[in-house]
Amino acid sequence: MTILALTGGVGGAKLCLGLARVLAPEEVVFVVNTGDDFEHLGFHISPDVDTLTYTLADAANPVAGWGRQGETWHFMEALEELGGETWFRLGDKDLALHVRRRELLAAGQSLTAATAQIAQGLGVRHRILPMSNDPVRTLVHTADGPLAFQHYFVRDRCAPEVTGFDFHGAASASVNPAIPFDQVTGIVICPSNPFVSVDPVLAVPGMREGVRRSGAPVVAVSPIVGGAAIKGPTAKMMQELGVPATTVEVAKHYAQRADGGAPIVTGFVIDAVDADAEGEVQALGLSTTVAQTVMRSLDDRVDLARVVLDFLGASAAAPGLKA
Ligand code: FO1
Repeated sequence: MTILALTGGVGGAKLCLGLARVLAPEEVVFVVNTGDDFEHLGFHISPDVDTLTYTLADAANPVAGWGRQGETWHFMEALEELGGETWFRLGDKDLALHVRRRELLAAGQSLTAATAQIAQGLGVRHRILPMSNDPVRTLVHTADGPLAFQHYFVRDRCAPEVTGFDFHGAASASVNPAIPFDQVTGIVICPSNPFVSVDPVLAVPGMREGVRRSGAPVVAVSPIVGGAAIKGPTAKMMQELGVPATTVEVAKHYAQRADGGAPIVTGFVIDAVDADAEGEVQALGLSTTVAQTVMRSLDDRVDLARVVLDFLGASAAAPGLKA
């Protein structure tokens, strides 16, 4: 049994931690969005990969969700003095990771290999796979023109009104060849932003095909609860895109037949707050289950992971869902 978990940053990483507590390293593979990556201060920054790595290493800043806990900021202070760019905060320990990744990439290692070495250094035994080793960059289209993702998300604090997204480079990228689609028995789309964290992963050529070829059930956990995103700009983006910020709209987004075939998602996990939306989601052709999807404690993360795995088990048992 191999579970594939597709994730973005902070929100999705919470469920990944729950899955990592329940599943052994050989039972799960974490596939991470790299659309947020960018070149900055001479480093290849890979925020969602690093957020998951720190989260699985129990080293993440528990308040921010990104970066490391127990950081000092001498590098940022010194860079400020020298007139360098400090809007993207790199802690002193985090800086070591970026220096190390730059060395490994410069030595010709793939992003996957570099990620594995860093994860090993931090004591993480679970497999963390970038969605692709090739560059894919999420571009945020706004009323004032396109923005690189981190310029939108961090520098401009998600203030610009979004009109759409592009995943620059996706068309010529290849899906990470290390993803073991033929061994996959269940797929989880973690509660990350559907537009800028999950869609880039699904946009990598070969990803949707691999998911379909696996024949595994695919369950997505709603990142919207009661009309609000737990973390980040999902609800704001939905309103700016002209769709209601509801769990049903997220289900519609995942149920849309992008390549004409059946929806990529077969099941949807709804928060108890939105239980009354279950019928509408089922009408989209998705199976549903209701659970507490807001994860405050480690137990919440583990409980939701168990709900998702049970749901996958149930989904896989249901005839016809293999389509
Ligand atoms: N997010 C911020 O809001 N402000 C930051 O200064 C910041 C720095 C940062 C450094 C390393 C890293 O791995 C992530 C960092 N993030 C920061 C988070 C990051 O922008 C987002 O987590 C993802 O790109 C969106 O999920």
